[in-house]
Amino acid sequence: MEKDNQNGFISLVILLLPAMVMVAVLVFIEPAYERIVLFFQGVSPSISLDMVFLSEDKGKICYGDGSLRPVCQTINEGGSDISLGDFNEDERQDIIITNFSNGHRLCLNLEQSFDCTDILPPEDFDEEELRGHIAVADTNEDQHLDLIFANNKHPNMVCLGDGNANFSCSNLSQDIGESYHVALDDIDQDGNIDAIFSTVGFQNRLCFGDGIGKFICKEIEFSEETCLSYNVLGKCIDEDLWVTLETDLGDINGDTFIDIVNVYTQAVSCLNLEEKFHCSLVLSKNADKFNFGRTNDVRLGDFNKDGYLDAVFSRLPDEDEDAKTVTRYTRKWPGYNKICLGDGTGAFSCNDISKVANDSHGLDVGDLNGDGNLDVIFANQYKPMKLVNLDDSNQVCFGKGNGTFHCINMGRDSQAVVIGELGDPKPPK
Ligand SMILES: [Ca+2]
Ligand SMILES: [Ca+2]
Ligand SMILES: [Ca+2]
Ligand SMILES: [Ca+2]
Repeated sequence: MEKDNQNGFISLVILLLPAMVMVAVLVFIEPAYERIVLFFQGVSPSISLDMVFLSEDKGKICYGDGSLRPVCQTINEGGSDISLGDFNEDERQDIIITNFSNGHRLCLNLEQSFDCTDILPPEDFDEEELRGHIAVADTNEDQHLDLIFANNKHPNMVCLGDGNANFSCSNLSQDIGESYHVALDDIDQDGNIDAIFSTVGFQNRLCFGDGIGKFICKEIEFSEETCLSYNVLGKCIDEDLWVTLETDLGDINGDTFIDIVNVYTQAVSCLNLEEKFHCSLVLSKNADKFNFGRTNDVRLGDFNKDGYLDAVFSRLPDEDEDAKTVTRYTRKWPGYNKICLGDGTGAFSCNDISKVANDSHGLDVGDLNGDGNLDVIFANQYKPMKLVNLDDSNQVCFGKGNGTFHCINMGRDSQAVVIGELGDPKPPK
């Protein structure tokens, strides 16, 4: 009888052995395998910075702990964009969120937890009115961080901070131009922060700061030979209306003037020739050389460490409204994210970052693993039914310092991401 039991136990173990081996592989060997692959790619497989991901109804904070898979905690705040800054000057980074149905939200980092409050009372605004992006800088030079909001169906706003997490907000311009994004830098080199608002359906706005928290906005002037819009074959179809989704600013040709790189249906870079901007299409070396398709976000940084600014672009897949799943058009241009290496003259040469097709929205750039090479995180959105071949995992792409990357998945279904240092608050019990 005892022997039967013993045999039964042994049979059970033999029966369960494949499952146990599978579990062991998943728990121990797969992360180890990933680490080994990264090691042989020349990438340090440890994440030391923190990451905050945002989707429409929730967020996730992933605390870099030196492992490849940081511990993440959910935050019950959703919205369209997210940014970080120390708004109460306690040396901890706080989180600011554009929360389109609930006003803009500030989540103070209390070391152990986050305390979230509305900066603008949600009852004063209609849904979608405030959807847009945030930028953080000291615009009135009082050493306290201020907020600039690109609002979708409301005038853009500047909120001056008092260093104690209180803000006094005013409309930055009267335009209600469906602004989607704002980028800050000193464009006219007068020492004051300026803002470029990316706007769809209206001309983009360039707003010059006066150093006391007010702005004077005007239309951007272009050089005569500039083309502002191209068709899918790269042919100029200039309609004299400069609209973009997102913009990043930096000196791409080394003349100290801040240039513009932006995206909408194309990726375009505009050199700042003091008075006027001269724009040209950012070209790809690949088959889709005339057109990236629908680029969604851009960030500048020197990814191959040659001293010239490069650009990373997130891409949306091309969609055909009539198709149930994936179209030939989508297969042809499946939406690979792009790295475009700058040559210091304002020209770029582009390649795919990875061959995983994503619906990439926001992105952020930083040295996540502290190896001195810039890394990129893409926030990738879930698209039900329509585009079934898309991977909705967010991607962390470790830079190798030569303009190429090795990407791993990190959570899923996000539309914005920011990299920062939030300290080490314990996850909630
Ligand atoms: Ca300030
Ligand atoms: Ca300025
Ligand atoms: Ca470079
Ligand atoms: Ca790195």
